Amino acid sequence: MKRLIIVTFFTCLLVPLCISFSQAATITFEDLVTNQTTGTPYASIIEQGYTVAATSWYLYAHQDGWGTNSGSSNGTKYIMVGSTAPSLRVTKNDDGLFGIASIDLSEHYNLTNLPHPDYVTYTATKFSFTGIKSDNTEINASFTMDGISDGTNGLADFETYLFGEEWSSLKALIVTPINDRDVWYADTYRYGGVDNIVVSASQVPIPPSVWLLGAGLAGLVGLRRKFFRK
Ligand SMILES: [Ca+2]
Ligand SMILES: [Ca+2]
Repeated sequence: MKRLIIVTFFTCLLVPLCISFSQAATITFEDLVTNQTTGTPYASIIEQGYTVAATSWYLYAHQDGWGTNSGSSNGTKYIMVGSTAPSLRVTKNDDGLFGIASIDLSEHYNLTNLPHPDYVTYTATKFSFTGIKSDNTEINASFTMDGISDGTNGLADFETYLFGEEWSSLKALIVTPINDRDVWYADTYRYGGVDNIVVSASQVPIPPSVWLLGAGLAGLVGLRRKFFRK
C-alpha cells in the first residue's frame, strides 16, 4: 500500500509538470533580416507561435553595432520601437492565453556615440507595460531604465525586467517606450530597444478524468506488484 501511495503521488506530480515546462519560449529576434545601416522595418514579427506587432506603422530590426556603433548592444539582434511604432503588441497566434516572465529593454541609441547631441533627448527613459487579461481587465507596470547605453563596449546596455506571477492568463501584452524629459517632442521621439521576451502558454487545466486515469494506472501497478508478491 505504501508503494501504491508513492507511485500515485509521483504520477499526479509529473503530469502537470511536463505540460507547463514544454510551453515556455523566448522570443530572441535572431531570425530577422536586417542590415548594418538603418535596420529593417517590420509591421509584425512571428516567432515561436507568438506575434509581436507594431501598434502603428513599423518597428525596426537591428543587428549589433548597426550604423557606426550607433545603437545599444547585447551582442545579438533586437528590435526598436517608438516614434512611428508607438507600442508593441504581443499576442499568441492561436488566440490562447499566455504569461510573461521577463523582457530585456534598452535606450536604443549608443549614448556615448550619438550622430547628433540632441539624439540623447530622443531616447526612451522608461517603458510601460499593460497586460490585457482574459476577462478584459488590465494590469499595469512601468520600468525606469538606467540611462546606460555605450554600444558594443563594456557596459551592459540592456536590463531585464521581471514580471510578477500576476502577469498570466493574458490575451495581449502592450509594451510602450516613454520619454519623460521636458522637451516638446518627447511624445514622438521615444526610441527603445526590446529583446528576449520570455513567454509561456497559460497552463491547460488537467481534466479530472486524466487525474483519475493516472491514479487508476498507479493503482493497477500497485495491485499487480502486491499480487505477485503473494
Ligand atoms: Ca536577440
Ligand atoms: Ca541601459
